[in-house]
Amino acid sequence: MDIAGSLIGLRDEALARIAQAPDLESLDAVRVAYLGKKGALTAVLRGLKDLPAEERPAVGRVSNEVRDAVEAALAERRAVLERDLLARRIRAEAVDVTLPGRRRPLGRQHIIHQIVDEIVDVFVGLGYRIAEGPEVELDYYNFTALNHPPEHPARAATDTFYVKDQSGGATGAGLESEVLLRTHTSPVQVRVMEKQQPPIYVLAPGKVFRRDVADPSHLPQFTQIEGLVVDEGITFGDLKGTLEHFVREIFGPDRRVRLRPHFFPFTEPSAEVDVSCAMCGGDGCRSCGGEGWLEVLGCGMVDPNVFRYVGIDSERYTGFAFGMGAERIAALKHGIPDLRLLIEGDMRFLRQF
Ligand code: 2NM
Repeated sequence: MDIAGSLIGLRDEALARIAQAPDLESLDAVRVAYLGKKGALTAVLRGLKDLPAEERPAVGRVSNEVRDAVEAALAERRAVLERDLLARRIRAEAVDVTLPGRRRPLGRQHIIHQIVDEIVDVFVGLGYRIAEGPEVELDYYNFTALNHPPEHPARAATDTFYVKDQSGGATGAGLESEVLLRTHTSPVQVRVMEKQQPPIYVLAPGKVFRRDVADPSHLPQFTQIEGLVVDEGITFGDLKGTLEHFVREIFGPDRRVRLRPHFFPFTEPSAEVDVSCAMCGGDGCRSCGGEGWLEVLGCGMVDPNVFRYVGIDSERYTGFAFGMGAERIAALKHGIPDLRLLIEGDMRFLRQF
């Protein structure tokens, strides 16, 4: 048989299959079929040694050429297929930078914290320091040192959350060691006055807790902001001027301020502060219940009894204090009809602020 002729036949057959190989896997199958250990060309090359010596050089040359041609065709076809594959992947993974992006909901500060920050900024601007203290308090700091007599109704278990009842019994422990959730942030100010002599200019924002059922104007947990000033020569006029400045900064320059006599255990005299209704300007309308005025905070001159508890000389120093609910201020400022909206976490509501 003519070995050279069958080599040429194998070559043409291999080149045709290489040219038609649709992908790298089939191309490799073609390589194995001809040049692999058991491949058709390999078998012929192996058979060379059995040829008569005079035929070997010629057949050897042809078979080398055939192998080189097949290998070259494989390499060329592989390069083409790899280029196609890369081109297809680039097309498949392409990013269309002209497509509009996906909108991600943007976070924001809760409206309660926004209003706390606004109020804090007003008083920081007047030189006040921010003071903080424990939310779980002793009766002494929450009531006793704030001049609340033992029978004061705010001390009742129906008004205040008691954490641990240590009172009475053989231990003889008094009311003052009872542990409760603070009902205002005044105990923070008692702690400040215990540690620091005047001049004192502090603002105490924080969570407070009262055993109220939530309704449009009450929350069992809310954010109180209390201010305290103690210095030589502080008068009720200083208190009034401070609060007028505060009201105009928060509610706008056109609002008026009115003080009504009131009673608080820790201040004497005491007052409640109203701001003129933004809707009617003080004439009375539905929004202010016909009053023309809306209550915003409580205040007064610090009672000398409080100074005695904390060791401040009430002959030398006088002071004023005030307290407000941040949720109530936010509701008045933004026309929110129900404080419960502020704590329900409904984004349709919260997104407005
Ligand atoms: C209010 C109203 C009036 C107040 C009193 C004190 C302290 F510690 F100096 F005695 N801190 N805050 C106070 C006075 C709070 O909230 C409606």
